[in-house]
Amino acid sequence: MLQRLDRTEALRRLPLWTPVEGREAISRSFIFRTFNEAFGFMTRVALAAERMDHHPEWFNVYNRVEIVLTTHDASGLTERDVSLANLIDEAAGDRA
Ligand code: H2B
Repeated sequence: MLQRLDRTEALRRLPLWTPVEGREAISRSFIFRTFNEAFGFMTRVALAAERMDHHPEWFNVYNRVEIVLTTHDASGLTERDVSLANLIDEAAGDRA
């Protein structure tokens, strides 16, 4: 069984992420220079997410990517979300 994490504690470890209102979830938005950069980032994240069997909820328009993380199987946040968020932060480099 997946151990749920307190969201405040998870966010303390993920300073670039913010709480989603009304959901036990966290989010981060990115602006890239071009669609190619945004989609390249999404491709790297997608391949890593598939390896982890943990998948983002995300939205892309042109150079903007919005990501929401939660663990559906636990109805809240778990270490898997923190791991995926760390991986996403690394894949984004210094993008806002
Ligand atoms: N991704 C996310 N974000 N949360 C989950 O609970 C989850 C997942 N569960 N990816 C996995 C796949 C589950 O559906 C399969 C059956 O293991």
